[in-house]
Parts: sequence; C-alpha cells; structure tokens
Amino acid sequence: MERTLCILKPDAVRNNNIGNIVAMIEKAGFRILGMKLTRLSATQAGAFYAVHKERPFYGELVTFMSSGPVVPIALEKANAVADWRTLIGATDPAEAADGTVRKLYATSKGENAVHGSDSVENGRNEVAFFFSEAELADNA
Ligand code: FUP
Repeated sequence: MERTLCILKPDAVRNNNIGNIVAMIEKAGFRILGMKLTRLSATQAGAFYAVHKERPFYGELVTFMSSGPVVPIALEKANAVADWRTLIGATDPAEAADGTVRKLYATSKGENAVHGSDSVENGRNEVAFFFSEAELADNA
C-alpha cells in the first residue's frame, strides 16, 4: 500500500483549519497511519526542504515552516501520492482547482496550508522523517 506525507503547515494550524482538512482527508478515503502536532526548528525545516536549498524562496520557506506548530500526517491508500496531490491542488492557491485544500484554505504560494510528497520514494522517506515505524498505527 502506498504512503504519502501530509503536513498541515503553520498557517493551517493558526487559522484553525486542522479539523476541516482532516475531514477532507477522511472523506477521500485515506487511512491515517500517524498524526502529531509538533514544531520544527529552522534546522529541521531546512533539512526537510533541502531539495529547495538553492531556490530564492528557501529562506522564507524555512522561516515560515518553523514559525509555529505543524501537523504531519502519515497517509496510506492505493495511489496515495497522486491522489493527495490532486486533493491539495496547485502550489499557488490562485491556480488551484475548486474544492481543493489549497483553493479553500491557502492564502499564497508561500503560505499554502499543506504539504504533499511528490513521488512514491519521497512519500516513504518523508513519512520516515517524522515517524518511526513503531509510531505508525496498524489500525486496519
Ligand atoms: P508543492 O510540491 O506543491 O508543495 O510545491 P514545491 O515542492 O514546488 O514547493 C515547496 C514549497 O515551497 C511550497 F509549498 C511553498 C514554497 N514555494 C514558494 O514559497 N514559492 C515558490 O515559488 C514555490 C514554492
């Protein structure tokens, strides 16, 4: 079964959208394997987004992602990676399709409410960034 990582970003937590977005996740048929509220240090946020290190927005991204609590959620489902990306919508909420998480809850390209892994391999690795195997529920 495929895994992907969702992160409810600091803006989603700040705007009291945890429940709204978790409801969308459940309605779409994802199985929640792990979920926690935590706060990333700038070092942790920088490591998570290391792939974007050379991009002009990296500094802002790290500052934002460490600006308040986040809720990483390990999701499982057939086709989890692609299905979660479809549900969250485009990176820029102005371009996100109607009914997507980012259309509903994101405010800008930088503060865009949620993260979604972009490949099956990254899904596995990003889940492991936040959760040990022992923490992931076998709630079948
Ligand atoms: P996504 O996979 O949709 O989250 O988008 P990317 O992996 O391209 O970007 C990761 C994060 O970097 C985005 F969620 C927000 C931030 N970002 C910006 O702030 N500005 C940009 O132009 C692109 C991305």
